[in-house]
Order: sequence, then structure tokens, then C-alpha cells
Amino acid sequence: MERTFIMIKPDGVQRGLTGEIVKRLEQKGFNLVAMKMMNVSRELAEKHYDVHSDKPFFGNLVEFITSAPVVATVWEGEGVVASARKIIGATNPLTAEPGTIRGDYGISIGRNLIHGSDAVETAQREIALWFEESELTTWKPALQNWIY
Ligand code: 3AN
Repeated sequence: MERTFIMIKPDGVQRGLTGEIVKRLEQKGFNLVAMKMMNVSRELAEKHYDVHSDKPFFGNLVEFITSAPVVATVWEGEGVVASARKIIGATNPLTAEPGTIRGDYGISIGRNLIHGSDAVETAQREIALWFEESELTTWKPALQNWIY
């Protein structure tokens, strides 16, 4: 089954949106298989965002993500990578559709509340970067037959 990495960023945690964000993904029918609150080291932040290392906002991005705790999660389900990106909404919260997490709760591109892997291969890389294999559970909700 497909998996994706979703991180509630420091602004999402500080604004008390952790429960709301988890709720939206849970109620869609996706299966939460790992979750931890943590401080992010500079090394982890730089690795996570290494595709942006030459961008002008890279320094601020690393500074921000290491500034306060985040909630790192892994979700499982059919098509979860692309579907979670839709639920999250466009990178710029001002252009993200209402009904998406960023569209409903954000204003600034530098404070867009949540990260979601952008492709299946990226998700595999990010899950391995953020979680030990032993932290990933494998369980199936009893309701699964009513979702698929
Ligand atoms: P997404 O998170 O929607 O996949 P990316 O991967 O393009 O977006 O960007 C990663 C993160 O970098 C974004 N979540 C945002 O916080 C930050 N970012 C992207 N573009 C900008 C920008 N022009 N100015 C400031 N921060 C940015």
C-alpha cells in the first residue's frame, strides 16, 4: 500500500491545528501508521529540503523548521501521496483553494502549516529520513472494508 510523509510544521503546531490536520486525513480514510512530535536538527532540516538548497529562501526555511517542534507523520492508503497534496492545497496559501488546509488556515508562503511528499519516490526517501523502520507500524483499521 502507498505511503506518504506529512509534517505539521512549527506554525501548524503553535496555532493548535495538529488535531484538525490529523482529523482531515483520518476522515478521508487514510491510515495513520506513524506519528511523533520532535525538534528538528539543522542536519535533518537541510537534508529534508536539499532540493531547495540553492533557493534564496533556503536559509529562512531551515531556520523556521528548526525553530519549534513539528509533528512528523506517515500515512497509508491508495493514492495517498497525490490525494494528501490535494487536501493540503497549493504551496502559496493565498492561492490555495478554500477547503484545503492551506486555503482555510494560511496566508503566507513561508508559514504554510504543513508539508506533504510530492511523489511516491520522494515519500519513500522522506519516510526513511524521518523514521526508523521500527517506528512504522503495520495495522489495518477494522473499517477498512467500508473504505475500499
Ligand atoms: P510544497 O511544500 O507545496 O511542496 P515546495 O516544496 O515548493 O512546496 O517548497 C517547500 C517549502 O519551501 C514550502 N512549504 C514553503 O514553506 C517554502 N517556500 C517555497 N517557496 C517559497 C518562497 N517563494 N518563499 C518562501 N518560502 C518558500
